[in-house]
Amino acid sequence: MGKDTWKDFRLYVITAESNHPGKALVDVMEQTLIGGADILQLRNKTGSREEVLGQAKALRELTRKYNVPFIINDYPDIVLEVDADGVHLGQEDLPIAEARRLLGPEKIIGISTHSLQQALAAERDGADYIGVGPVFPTDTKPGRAAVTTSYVAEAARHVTIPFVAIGGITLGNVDTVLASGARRICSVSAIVGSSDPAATCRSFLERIEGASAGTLLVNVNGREQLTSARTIEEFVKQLEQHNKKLVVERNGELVPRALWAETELLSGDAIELVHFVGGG
Ligand code: TZP
Ligand code: MG
Repeated sequence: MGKDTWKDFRLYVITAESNHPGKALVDVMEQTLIGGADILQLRNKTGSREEVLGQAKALRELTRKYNVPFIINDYPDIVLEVDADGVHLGQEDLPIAEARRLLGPEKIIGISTHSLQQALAAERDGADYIGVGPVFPTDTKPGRAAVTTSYVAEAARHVTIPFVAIGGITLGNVDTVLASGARRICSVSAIVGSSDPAATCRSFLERIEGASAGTLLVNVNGREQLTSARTIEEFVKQLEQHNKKLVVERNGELVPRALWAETELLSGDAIELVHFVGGG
């Protein structure tokens, strides 16, 4: 795997054995890979270290076969022992700097966040990706208040490292999450607890791809507008405003013309287009 190609993931699946009684962990996770899951996490909050180590070894072998990154929740030592690709931390776990010191510069470090403030702190501290959630209340993480899609929209606007929306996401509500600007989705019980995890993954991926290829809803000078443009540059071209003297603001900030091509447009963006005349 190239150094940064893991960042292109779209569907992140986490283990949850209690959701598939009678089915073996590795078989269920293999089904998710067959269905196109492109990053896996081992999360076992109740088992002994020995049990987690055994599962980690098995899932490392499986994810190698499918060339998919493998993340372990909570055990940086097991990450090193089985040569997993990274660790996933919670807000109460060891600090990112400490995990980095243990794991070195190459391993992926992800962290769960529940507010924009935590997201920006994670970014500053050197996290490689963040979880944004729980978007909806979920039995997989009981007792944790839902952050709602408004935090997803904030993350889409302000977070520059990859973020993955998580928590209570199902095929019934994933479109709302995507419409809020998420392009990476994590779903646990809806996938591993389904009767056909491969088919469920395929359906999730269709929705994610549909959102990525489809239209965005932006607000232009106070009016909602749908667009297929992906950048400010494309957007301005589509409006045939390209050769006009134009100042563009995105979410209250001036976007210099030199940055139009690299400034991504996201659903929910507020764009102000101001024409100016003359000069001289
Ligand atoms: N972190 C935030 S929500 C969550 C975790 C691990 C659980 C997500 O599980 P589900 O079953 O997709 O709601
Ligand atoms: Mg933890």
